[in-house]
Amino acid sequence: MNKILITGALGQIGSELTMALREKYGKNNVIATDIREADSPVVTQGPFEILDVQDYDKMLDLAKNYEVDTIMHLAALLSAKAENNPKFAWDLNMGGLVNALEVARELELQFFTPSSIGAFGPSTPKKDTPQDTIQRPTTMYGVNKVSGELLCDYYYSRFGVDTRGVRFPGLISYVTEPGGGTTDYAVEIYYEALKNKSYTSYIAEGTYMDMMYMPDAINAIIQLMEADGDKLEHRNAFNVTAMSAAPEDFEKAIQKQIPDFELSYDVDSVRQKIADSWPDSIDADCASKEWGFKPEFDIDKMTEDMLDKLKTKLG
Ligand code: AKB
Repeated sequence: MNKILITGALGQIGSELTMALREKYGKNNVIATDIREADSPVVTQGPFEILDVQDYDKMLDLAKNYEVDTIMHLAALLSAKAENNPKFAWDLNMGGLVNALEVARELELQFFTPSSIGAFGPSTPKKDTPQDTIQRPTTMYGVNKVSGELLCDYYYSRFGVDTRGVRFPGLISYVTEPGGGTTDYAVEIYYEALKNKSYTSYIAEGTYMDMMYMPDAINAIIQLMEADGDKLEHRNAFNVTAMSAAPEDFEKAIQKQIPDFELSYDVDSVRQKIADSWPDSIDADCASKEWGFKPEFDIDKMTEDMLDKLKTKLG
C-alpha cells in the first residue's frame, strides 16, 4: 500500500481515514474522492477529485492517472437511508462496489471495503455472533452488505484481487457525524449531552448493538491492509467490535462526566426494527488471531475522550 484512492472520502470513516493515511503515507499519496465538495481538510490538504462511484470510466481514469496501487471503497448509503430508498441503495451500494472491484481487477490494486453488523439478520445467533454463521438480513442495507462480502471473496478467488474488509459495528467519532444509520444515536447523544444535558433516544432501552470508537476503526483498517496476506484465512468481512452497548450504557458513561445528563426515549419504529434484527454482540476472535486486531477504547475511555474533543470543537 503506497498510493491510495479513497471513495466516499468526506463521509464519517473517509474524513478521518484520509487524514490518517496522508499522515502515514504522505499527503500526495492519498487521493480523496467524493460525489460532492465540502469545506474540509480532506479537500484542501491533499489531492481531491469529484467522483460519483456509479461512473466506472471516471473511477478507472482517476486510478490510472494517479497510478494508485490501492483502492479503499467507502461510498455507500447507510441502513436507515437505504430502507427509505431500497432501489437507489441497491444501485449505489452494489453498482459502486462492482465498479471499484473492476478497477482493482483491471489495474491489479489492493482493495478494501467495509461490511457491517448489518450483514446479519434475525436468524443469526444474537450473542457472541461467530465469524462464520447464518446471514439472512431483512434490510436492503444488509442484503447489499452480504452480497458485497460474497463479491469481494469472489474477486479474490476468481481473479486474485487482494480484497480485504471488516464488518464494522456502529462507529463513534467527533470529527464527522454519520448520516442515515441506525447506530447514529450513539454519536448524537454526545453532541446533545454537551449542548442540552439531555437526549431523546430513537432506539429503545435494552437494545444492545456493537460499537467502536473511530481511532480503533482507523487502526483496524490500516492493520488489516498491512497484514501478511498469507496469514489471512478470511480476508473479507472480519467481525470487529470494541463494546456491546445499549442507550442506558451511554447514559451511565456520560453521567460520570456530566452528572445531571438525562436520557429519555421516543422510539422510531423503522430504526428500532433494524436494530432488533442485528446481533447484540459479535465475536471478533478471528480478527484478533489472523491479524492482531485489538481495540483500545472501552465505553468509559471513549466517552471521556469524545466529550473532551467535542467540547473543544463546539467551543
Ligand atoms: C448503520 O447504522 O447503518 C451503520 C452500520 C452499523 O453499518 N452505522
